[in-house]
Amino acid sequence: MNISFRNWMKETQADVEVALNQYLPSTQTVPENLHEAMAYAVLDGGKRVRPLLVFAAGKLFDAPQELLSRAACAVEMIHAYSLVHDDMPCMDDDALRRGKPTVHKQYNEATALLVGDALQAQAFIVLSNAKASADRILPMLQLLAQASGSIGMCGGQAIDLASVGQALTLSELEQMHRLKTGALLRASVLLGAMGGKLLSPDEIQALDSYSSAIGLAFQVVDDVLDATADSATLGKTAGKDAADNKPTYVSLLGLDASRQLAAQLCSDAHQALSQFGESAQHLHDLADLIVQRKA
Ligand code: GRG
Repeated sequence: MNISFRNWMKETQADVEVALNQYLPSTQTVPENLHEAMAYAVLDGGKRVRPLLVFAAGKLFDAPQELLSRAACAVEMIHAYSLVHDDMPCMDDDALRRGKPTVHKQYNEATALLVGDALQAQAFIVLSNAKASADRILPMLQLLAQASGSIGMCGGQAIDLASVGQALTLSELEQMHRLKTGALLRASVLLGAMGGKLLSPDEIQALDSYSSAIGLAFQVVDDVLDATADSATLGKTAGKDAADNKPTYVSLLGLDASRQLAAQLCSDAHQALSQFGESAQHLHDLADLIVQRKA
């Protein structure tokens, strides 16, 4: 990882932490316990991949900082809500997330349910309050809603829950992940870009190809890490996919072929950026980060 990318990433992650804090309801506001649990779920943890994608794509299209900051925080709030709900006993039933007890363990199940619900609503409050015209914000809100809902992340999660113990084909597995993980990663890239100057059809196509490649790569790597890393490194329970009898890239292709697929997808992502030249360097480096990450 080159130094300038590392510095940009650290600075952006720090800025996102400050902005998230600012855009969450105050923990002094009633109901304090719910607001405290929302902050617990969102702050001080996570790689902030989605906000980094928002800022990297926004830079390419000269989007204003305030709009990017709100879009980045909105998408991270949706992501945090999905993790809180995913960890609940009715779904993945996990005790560890981002190196801390999951929200339903730290608080209780009802609180975890409400934290997710309230974070989803907060995401839309944050983005809709941006200082930008309704013409610009409305399509961004629609994109985020679509990526989060039943034809996006929630739909993917539904397919995931139904596929436990099932033998999925590679294309069925891909379809599930395009929705469950890919939709929000794609939305992150497009939200950043939409915050800036008008996109040409060619540019939208290129960003779509890039998002599609990193979305799948993210999941392939997630499956490899689940099978090879330990819980302390991951900050969540390792080896859960096999224990839960879930179809994964590793169970379908094996470890070596999964790693090769991730490398191929990373190269596809780089290729998709070729028309943007040097100004897409952060998006290029983020594809590397997604594939080379250790947690
Ligand atoms: C409950 C509606 C609903 C959806 C849940 C995202 C998701 C859908 C479930 C998470 C389960 C999971 C482990 C998915 C694999 C990919 C993924 C999203 C991993 C976690 O994202 P990271 O690695 O997490 O970006 P951090 O903590 O770094 O933000």
